[in-house]
Amino acid sequence: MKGAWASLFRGLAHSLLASVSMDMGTRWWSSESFVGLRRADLNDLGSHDVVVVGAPMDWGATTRAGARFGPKAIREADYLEADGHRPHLPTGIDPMEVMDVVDAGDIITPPGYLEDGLNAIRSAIAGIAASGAVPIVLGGDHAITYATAGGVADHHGHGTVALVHFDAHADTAEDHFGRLHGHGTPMRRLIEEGSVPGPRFVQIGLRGYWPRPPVVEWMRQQKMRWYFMSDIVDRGLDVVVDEAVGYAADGADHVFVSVDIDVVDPSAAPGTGTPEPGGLTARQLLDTVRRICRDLPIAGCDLVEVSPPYDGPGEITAHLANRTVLEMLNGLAESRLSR
Ligand SMILES: [Mn+2]
Repeated sequence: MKGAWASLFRGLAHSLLASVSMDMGTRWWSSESFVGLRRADLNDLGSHDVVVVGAPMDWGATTRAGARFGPKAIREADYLEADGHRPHLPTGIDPMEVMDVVDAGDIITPPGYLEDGLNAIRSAIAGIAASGAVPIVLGGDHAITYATAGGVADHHGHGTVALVHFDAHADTAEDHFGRLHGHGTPMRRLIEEGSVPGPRFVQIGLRGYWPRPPVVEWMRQQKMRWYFMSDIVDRGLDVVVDEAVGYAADGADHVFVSVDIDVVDPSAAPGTGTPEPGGLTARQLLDTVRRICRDLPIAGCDLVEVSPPYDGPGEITAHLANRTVLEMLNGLAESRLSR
């Protein structure tokens, strides 16, 4: 197909895509909103403090897919009233009393078309940032972070956003089976395009047997900073996080937090694409995420790699992910109250 026919076809495909709405009910999309938050429309967003949104895409996964069901499972892993309120016992804060928080549903990501999905996510997230809100994105495999952190940087300015990245893996591979995008490459792509430069990266929780030494050498050349699980064991999580916070805050106007649920030990988070034994405890993740969202100028967050088909009994990974989002919200609310 060439010339006019090709552009007619593209136009048609585009308008078909634009006309698909949440209500058509593709079964992996969520019908519920997170904790019963008010719904918002991505195409007519208005002005809010925080927008929760799903990016149900897993065609960047290498082995265990299923993260397309992540947003739905995270929203449903809840046993309290869907009243849009969650007062936090230790702090006494209900983030939804402090901030205007809405759920914009799921971004349309055509199955199998990774780059189309990334483009849709990136423009949606840049739009949320432009509306003045902090996006909290429910993934999706980690490929989406090229679009979520990238979209936030598109709005705030390339080079101005630091990325605090919780993960068992560095996600800095040169390519994904010869392609640019996949769940092992997003951090490399962000650095290469300059939206989030290497010195703005802090990675926490790396372990295991990947990536190979040449990639680690590349990371060193980019002046990325990372903390292995073994650093956390040797030095203590608090010391490591203090250092990471200081590093991320230094000279950055904005911070994006990306949480790959596989940073947590598979005993507490088995439902994930690439489980790696020996990770953080659930408690450590919850407390650390809240603290980072409280102490740094957060411009966006994502929570990725929750794969419900591999989850353990009782949907333990989805429950942990749901509470991790609540700790993000609580940290953001604490930060607002202290200003
Ligand atoms: Mn990852």
